[in-house]
Amino acid sequence: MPKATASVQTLLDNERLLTLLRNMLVQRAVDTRGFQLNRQGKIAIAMGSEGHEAVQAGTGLAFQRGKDLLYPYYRNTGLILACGFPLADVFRSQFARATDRTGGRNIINHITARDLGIASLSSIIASQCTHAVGAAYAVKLRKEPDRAVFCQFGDGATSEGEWHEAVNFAAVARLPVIFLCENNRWAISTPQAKQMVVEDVASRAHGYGIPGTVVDGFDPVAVYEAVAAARERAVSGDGPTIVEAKCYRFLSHTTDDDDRTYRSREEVERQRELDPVPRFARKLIDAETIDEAGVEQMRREIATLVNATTDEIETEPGPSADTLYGNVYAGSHEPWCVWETEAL
Ligand SMILES: Cc1ncc(C[n+]2csc(CCOP(=O)(O)OP(=O)(O)O)c2C)c(N)n1
Ligand SMILES: [Mg+2]
Repeated sequence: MPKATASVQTLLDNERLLTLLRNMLVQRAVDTRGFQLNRQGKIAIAMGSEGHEAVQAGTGLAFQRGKDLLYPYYRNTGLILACGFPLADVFRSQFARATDRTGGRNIINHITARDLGIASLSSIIASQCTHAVGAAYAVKLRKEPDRAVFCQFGDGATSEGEWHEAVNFAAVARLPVIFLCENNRWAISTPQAKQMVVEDVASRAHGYGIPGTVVDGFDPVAVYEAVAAARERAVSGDGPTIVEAKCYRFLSHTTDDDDRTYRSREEVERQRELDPVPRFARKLIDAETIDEAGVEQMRREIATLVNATTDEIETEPGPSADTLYGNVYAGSHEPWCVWETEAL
């Protein structure tokens, strides 16, 4: 396989560098479409991940499909796509269609894909961390070779007791898990400085006796290398690592949030100058991995695909009313019906 040209300092071949770029462009296109669909009144809410593209493309490249397990959080659209989740299913979730993997009955972006090793997620911040550690414990007890568990979360999640319990247990039991903090500096309206007094989430790793790495979350190659190294540690039996990818949330927390009420436009614009998507495209153009026309063609193909997919999913039916109480309890247990009967 061809090696990367010298000016992109990595051992990644051109094919994988272009995969990173493509994933980043897809993530950006899906975000843009989600916000548009919400403004058109077609979907209830959108959760953008602009600014997280490099983190998620890099992490997705390190994820070994068919082996690893992913415990994502709600801002991981790009990552789940990079791990093989179908684009159409992202929009089935956004449109809450009956064809959605949760029958159109879960909050947007709360996807599930057992076949791909992607666990269901809860909105309860940091709850996925204890789930991920439980899965990693099972991997270790069953002596499953070459399988790591990827646990994703934001900076705000590290204030939860559950996060600390998860990291401590994983450290004590030397579990094959990678804790990946997508530090976008904000937890809705709470800035990092009001969340913690340390500069780096990764520095907390020392308190648990495990390694912590800080990486430029606007550089997909740096993220890939840090996560791949953490994965290597995990599958070698050396235990967990905290990888902290410094990025930024360019958009509001969700379409229901107005970030102008708590942060300045100047701050957002300053961060925009570091936008990882054009920055990485430029890097690959300078290295002659792709040319301007190639990037433009990729961008157009992705826009066409995203538009065609949303047009198609929009025509699919929503869930019928009689599925409203389905999948709440296992089997046919319907406590509300018992209550109604008793009331009668
Ligand atoms: C236990 C809990 N507390 C509060 C919330 C409300 N909440 C939803 S998202 C969020 C911010 C989380 O920020 P962070 O972990 O930094 O992730 P980001 O959204 O910035 O990617 C909060 C406080 C929640 N869902 N669960
Ligand atoms: Mg955050």
